[in-house]
Amino acid sequence: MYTNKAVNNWVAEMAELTKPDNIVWIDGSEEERARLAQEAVDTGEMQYLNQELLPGCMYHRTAENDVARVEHLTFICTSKREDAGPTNNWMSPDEAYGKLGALFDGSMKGRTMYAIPYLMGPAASEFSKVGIELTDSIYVVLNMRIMTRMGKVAMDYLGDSDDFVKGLHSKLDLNPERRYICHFPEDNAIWSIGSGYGGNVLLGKKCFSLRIGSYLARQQGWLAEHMLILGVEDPEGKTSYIAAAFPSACGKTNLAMMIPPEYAREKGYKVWTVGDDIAWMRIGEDGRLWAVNPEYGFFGVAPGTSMKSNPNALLTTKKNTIFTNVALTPDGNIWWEGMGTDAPAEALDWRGNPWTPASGEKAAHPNSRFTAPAGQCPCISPEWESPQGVPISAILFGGRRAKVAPLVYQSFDWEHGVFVGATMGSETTAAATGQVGVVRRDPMAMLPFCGYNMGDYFAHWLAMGKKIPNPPKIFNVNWFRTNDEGKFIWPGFGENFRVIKWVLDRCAGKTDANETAIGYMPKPEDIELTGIEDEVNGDIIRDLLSIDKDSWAAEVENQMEFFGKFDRLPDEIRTQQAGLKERLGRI
Ligand code: GTP
Ligand code: SPV
Ligand code: MN
Repeated sequence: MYTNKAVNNWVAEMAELTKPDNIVWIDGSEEERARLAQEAVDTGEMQYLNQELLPGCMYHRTAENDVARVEHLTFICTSKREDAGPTNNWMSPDEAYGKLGALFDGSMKGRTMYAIPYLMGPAASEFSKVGIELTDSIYVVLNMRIMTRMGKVAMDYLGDSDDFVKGLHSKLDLNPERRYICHFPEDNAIWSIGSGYGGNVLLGKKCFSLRIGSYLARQQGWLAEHMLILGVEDPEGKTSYIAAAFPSACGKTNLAMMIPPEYAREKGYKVWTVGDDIAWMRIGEDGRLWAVNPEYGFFGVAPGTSMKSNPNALLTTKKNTIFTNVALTPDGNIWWEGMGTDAPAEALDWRGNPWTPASGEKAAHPNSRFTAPAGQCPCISPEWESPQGVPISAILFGGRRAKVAPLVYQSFDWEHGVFVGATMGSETTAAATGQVGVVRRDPMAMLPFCGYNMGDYFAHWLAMGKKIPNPPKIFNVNWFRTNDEGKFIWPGFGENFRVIKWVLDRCAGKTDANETAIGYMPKPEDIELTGIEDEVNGDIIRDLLSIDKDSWAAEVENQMEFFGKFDRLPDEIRTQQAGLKERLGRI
């Protein structure tokens, strides 16, 4: 037990409710990890993988009905419904505490409660924040150990303060009928019950760093965003940083760890990863926007990760990694679709059923994931734990759009950039339960993660723009345009560097652009195509950079419909929308 009274009192109160057989206080030591790993193996909750091939790695399968975030069961519990806004599910705090309290009552009987202190952000940073997660899942403890700075380090940071996020989690019986993820921003609290899947139960991640985080950020004048952070080092050794918001499973991890194409490597360009999912951003003393990655590991999408698409991610997972819902081979190795190696002749699929390549089913779940320590990434930035973070030159918004959105365009200014972010749309993915592949509006990739009224969130972004003396430039990108056969026409992955280079040239005032109805766009000759000329010929690049008047008109209608739900939409957004409509009318 630690000595912080506020923590101890709250833990005692939660233990009275959930009635565990005993409480284990987590210290974050290696000895503790090994002991809990063995316990999880003994109970069958997890398995060791082949320790020669994958030292320190473990395997886990979730319940079949529990493989992704559940947005329809996720609630923002503010006293007033309007404060949760039109895009969040809302439950009153009284109702939520009542309903979930009844489920938590005795939920840990016969089980151990693990009390996990954790820190979001580097230990040496004054911007970091502490959470305590109480859980009855060893899988959660072992994941939190990778994803956060866990244990004594967090309690040392907290000292005798009572400023911590109170997280309570129980697997209960993993029944979706009894599954709720509730956030109480007014109480700094999160209650999650009935799930064992990452985004629903690793409370430091989406629940704290984004939903509670965004609420705190608005009050305190900063930004909590669903963004990767990467650094691009130029041949002179100067590094510029970019933050990018793409919806779940739309390429953040891949972009954050990208390897530049050969022409750029030969010139001496390098890419460094600061974070792959979340950015906390503040205005620095120098008037720029500075970003910190609050996390300590990557909870990345496994399928599609190969030595070709993302070698840095694959290499990060070679040790001390937890694999969830991938396929398991007879020699204790793992496999997934798109790993770039031949499918094993036989394996157990993510459900635990015998699988062969002839099965006609996916061996790994499309949302199967790896949990890997960020420090193991071959291209981890030397600045990734910098207490002040890194200064951001450009912000990218982007989604998965087969049509409409061009490869890249730049907003006219901050206010227009906020509009560009607010009007993001993307095809849904397997990261959340529900239909996959339908376009939905997903402002700033925060639709599922904004912990308050999204109209107020736009207003906060607009207000931040007025306060940042030297703001980043804002861009929109789309790697996912397809041709009539449904094939991607842009090669993506490392080749995205070519777009990043244009973005940074724009930030440095080194290159001109075409002014269009939607923003500044590259002159086709300004996207470097050395090495991919065959794949991306002149016609394709012109197609990638084209604006189709009719589909944009439909796009604007769809945006208007979405904004129709908002009663707190800032005037600036409407003005921007009118401006876009007017400009489109002129082409
Ligand atoms: P979350 O962890 O859910 O927030 O996702 P993420 O945004 O980090 O997505 P990630 O980088 O894991 O990419 C998800 C999927 O998109 C994978 O299947 C990738 O192979 C695919 N992907 C990523 N980048 C590109 C790209 O540039 N082009 C194409 N075509 N696919 C991509
Ligand atoms: C996402 O869904 O955006 C993720 C994975 O990054 S989860 O932690 O499940 O939210
Ligand atoms: Mn994410």
